[in-house]
Amino acid sequence: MSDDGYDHTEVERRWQGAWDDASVYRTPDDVRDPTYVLGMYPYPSGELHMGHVRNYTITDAYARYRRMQGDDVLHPMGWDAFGLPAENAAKERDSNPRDWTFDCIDTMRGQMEAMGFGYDWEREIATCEPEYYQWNQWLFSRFYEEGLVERRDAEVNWCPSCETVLADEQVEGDAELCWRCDTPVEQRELDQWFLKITEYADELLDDIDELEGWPDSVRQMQRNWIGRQEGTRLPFEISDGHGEVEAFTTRADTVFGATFFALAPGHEITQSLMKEDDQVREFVEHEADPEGDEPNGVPTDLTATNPVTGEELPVYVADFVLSDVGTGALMGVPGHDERDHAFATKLGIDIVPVVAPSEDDVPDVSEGAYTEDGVVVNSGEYSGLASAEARERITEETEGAEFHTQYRLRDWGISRQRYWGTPIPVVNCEDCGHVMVPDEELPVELPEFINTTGNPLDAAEEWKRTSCPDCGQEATRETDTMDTFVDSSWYFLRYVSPDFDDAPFDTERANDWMPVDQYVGGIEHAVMHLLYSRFFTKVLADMELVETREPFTNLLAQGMVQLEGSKMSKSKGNVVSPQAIVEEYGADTARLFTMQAAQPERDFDWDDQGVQSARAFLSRLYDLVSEFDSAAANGEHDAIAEYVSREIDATIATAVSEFESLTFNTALRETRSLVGLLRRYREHTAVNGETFARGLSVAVRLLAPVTPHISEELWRELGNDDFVVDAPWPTPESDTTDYEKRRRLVENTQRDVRQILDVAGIEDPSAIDIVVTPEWKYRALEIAVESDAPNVISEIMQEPAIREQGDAAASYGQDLQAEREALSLTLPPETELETMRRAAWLFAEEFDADVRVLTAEEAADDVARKAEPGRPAINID
Ligand code: ANZ
Ligand code: ZN
Repeated sequence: MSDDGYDHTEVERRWQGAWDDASVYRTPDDVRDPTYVLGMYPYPSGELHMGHVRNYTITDAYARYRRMQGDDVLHPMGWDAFGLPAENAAKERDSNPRDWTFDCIDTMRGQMEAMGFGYDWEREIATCEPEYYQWNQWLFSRFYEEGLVERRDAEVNWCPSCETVLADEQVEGDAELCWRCDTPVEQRELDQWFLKITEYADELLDDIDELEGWPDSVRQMQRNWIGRQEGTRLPFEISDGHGEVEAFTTRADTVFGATFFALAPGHEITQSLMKEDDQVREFVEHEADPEGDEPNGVPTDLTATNPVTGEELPVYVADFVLSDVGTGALMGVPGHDERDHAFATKLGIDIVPVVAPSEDDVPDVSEGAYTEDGVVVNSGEYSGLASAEARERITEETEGAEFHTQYRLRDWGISRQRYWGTPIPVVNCEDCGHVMVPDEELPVELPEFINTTGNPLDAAEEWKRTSCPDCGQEATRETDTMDTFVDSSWYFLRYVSPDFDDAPFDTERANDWMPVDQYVGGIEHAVMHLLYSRFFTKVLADMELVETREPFTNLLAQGMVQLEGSKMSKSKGNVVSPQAIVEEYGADTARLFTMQAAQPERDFDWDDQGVQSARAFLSRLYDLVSEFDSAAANGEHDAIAEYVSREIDATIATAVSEFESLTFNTALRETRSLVGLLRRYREHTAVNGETFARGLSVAVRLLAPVTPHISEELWRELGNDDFVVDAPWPTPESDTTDYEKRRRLVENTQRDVRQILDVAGIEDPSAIDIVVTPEWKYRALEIAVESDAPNVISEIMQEPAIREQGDAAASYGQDLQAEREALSLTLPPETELETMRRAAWLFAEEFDADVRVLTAEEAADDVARKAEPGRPAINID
């Protein structure tokens, strides 16, 4: 507990209660100016960690800011409540995933409330509730109707001892052992359900260009994940009656350089070779290592005929050929591809150059591949063509070859053989095959959890037994559940109408709120979650259930909270618990520290001192406001008050632009310095009550999005009787267009004074004169900035007021000419004078001297001579 005067526990509880009683965070249904602010919903693991605190403080601060700006804001929270950890925890505790999950949710909701996050809890969702997951099932049926669902073979992890499929997370270590019984896990082909996201590959890729509110890195990751490649499929005839195998290549121009042909370990020809060829079997079963750094492979007895040259190429089985990429077979061109080069070098295969920078500059490819495009050489009738042209002609002129666009993106396998997920709404009938469960029978609810080795749904005999919706005969339920990424692919739509029971969401409401204006979450979701959500949104748009084709307009990927340079994690034991911080320092301190520590995208290190300084700031602010007695504040509205007033306006203006770009750290720095200025003002003189009160009121409101509790408390202290949550965002009273220049002028002059004192070794100045520029220099600068004449001196000298300055004018004109490129217009002399007069007290305070701000005419000539626009002359005695 901090022992300053501010009792955060009491204050935070009280305002949380008051907000709750007044339902201040309830979202209106009829919206005029809708803004949807969303943080990625958490997995209810049991406790809020610092990553959550950061993520949700960002959205909360932004949502509060937009509310104060007058928008209708939707800022909901829910739970990504399905998933394996709940199943494991249930097993360990001999309870069930549902109870465990809801316990965790209750704890975390309590912790979120303690953080003061302003959610509309009436819109809370939990994906493990039948009211939610029935819509996963409903959507699955719609996707099925649209031809976007497919059932096909896929490789799964299989434990031969437990006789069960394992999720990737259940396969442990490099040795790939079953988590339960340590038996080596095998790969098996099993029928699985897929969503055909590849049908949307082109649109998903093309629309990335329009996501201007997303970080470039995320956009690039999505592009890479989709991985569109334009190329050619070339047909190779394989010996021994294996028929024709197509190979995908992006470099058909290199076909004359193909010196081998390679098959993936999973290719069907490889599979059939394994039956007779021990070496191939040994390789596939034990040696192949697709993730390894080096390419490995073995020769076979087969050859492949190059469709362009007719040459017979040796066929290898190689692990760098991926089964699910292209056709699972490739032509090897070691002269022009790095991996092929490494492979050929290792196995002693010929390497020949067929592309060159120019015809008489054929590269030496013995030590490394030449991977650029160029001119085709050693390539028969195609020799002399540019690569691009050669690719076209070779594709067009080769029998059986065709242009082909290939994607790295695969269809989305959503089948999971576990309990705690959405049951796939399918009945398996011997006669009718796979039959969708009719909408009226949804949801297919999960049965009671059975603690067993395999998939608990398989063990739920009674649940499994059902009748076929088509023919009525006995049938069994599908026991696969859906990948939990299905749940999160549309949850943002459920919030718009969480109780809607005709469809997953009310289209009208969705069109009011969607797309999400600001989405915030971890970079770990940069690919899958965001891509799946985009996919769902596009499908839903095609079904006319929502208008927008993109779900998230602006995306912020927040950085990590680290401890001593590494990510906080339970397993490393380097976590700082938010609860402990909230208890000791208060939620506002935790929020303030995380927001001011760094720009939201950046990683930052947890820092106890930073936390303490945040806390100390809040308690100073508390004192400043509590001690303010408006009746006694009878200072005049003098130049100092005017200066403070301008600074208040300047702070508002900066805060607005920083809040708009979510750079809370900068907004907070400005606000803290305003509070500092108000304290100095109070110390310096009898404050002007109106100015000071406005300063406090502004500071409290600028802080309210980040530190809502103390702001609420102080807002009342300042005599308001509404909630600061609902208070209007402050607006500047004066024109703030040139405030940056004013500030810079004051700061630069302060710096100049310090420097002079330093250089001249003056410790205790008694008087400081600050002399602003004479009018004619400013006029000369104006002419120089506006002029496009090659030499400005003569133009300047045409002005009589300047010309009459004689030598001084000529020499200043030369200076201006020399700095032509760097010139910009400063404040006019009268504004400089006004600004410096208002700021004079700061100089008096800092240097403890008499300060005069003078016009050039008022000052002694030798001092005034040095004054320039934007750079007052300084004389110190
Ligand atoms: C011949 C060739 C010559 C290729 C050359 C490249 C350069 P990148 O490399 O990312 O552009 N490929 C085709 N199927 C494959 C599979 N199943 N597994 C692994 N690699 C496969 O991707 C395109 C290239 O990947 C293709 O073009 C093919 O090698 C290889 F100088 O064909 B190329
Ligand atoms: Zn049937």
